[in-house]
Amino acid sequence: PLRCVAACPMLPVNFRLLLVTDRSLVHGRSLESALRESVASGVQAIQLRERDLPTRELLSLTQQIRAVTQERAVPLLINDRVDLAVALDLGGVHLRASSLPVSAARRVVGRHRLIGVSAHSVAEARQAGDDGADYVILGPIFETPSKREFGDPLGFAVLADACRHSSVPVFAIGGITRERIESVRDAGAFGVAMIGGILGRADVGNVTADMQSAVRTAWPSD
Ligand code: TZP
Repeated sequence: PLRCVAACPMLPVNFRLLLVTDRSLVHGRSLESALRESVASGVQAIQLRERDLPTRELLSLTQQIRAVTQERAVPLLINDRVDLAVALDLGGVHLRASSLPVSAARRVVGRHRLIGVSAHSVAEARQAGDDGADYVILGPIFETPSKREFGDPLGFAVLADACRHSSVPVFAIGGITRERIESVRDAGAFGVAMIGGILGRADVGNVTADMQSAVRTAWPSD
């Protein structure tokens, strides 16, 4: 496990490689099986982002995934669902613009769970830190196949600016590949978040191990 790398007394963000899920990208098997492989190969944290599922189905899927992450003490966060984060005793919740604001979510999840926030600009990244989020995911930094849904790429300059102005760790998302990890670190990113770079691949285990080793090289002092 990584040591505390973020400013305390907030709950430390002790991961650099965050896998965000999209089960529609997983082919020929279940999301659970793909995540089991990724966890076994060293993924450091998972954000469950299966926004189309009705509550009961999401509950049941989250329980299955929690069993997988618990085995290796990998933090599991859930997109938007503050209620499920508490009901299933997850590691945290990831908020989007339409979610509860950070202050309200904090009252529900407490200080012992992480709150992440999606940001798409320098101003949003700064605001999230000011609001009391534990970390920010900023993107899309690069072109991504899911481009239309997520907007135009922000690029390095915005990433660097957001990292300078945010008081909390910033994860880069959107088109992140192994080759791009060092450059986003150089721009000031605390870590990387990705979907397709891992879940869109048949060899989820190998590609996770590869990303994990790139992350270790990029942040050797962890
Ligand atoms: N937010 C901004 S881009 C994005 C999200 C959730 C998707 C990133 O997906 P990928 O496949 O890692 O480029």
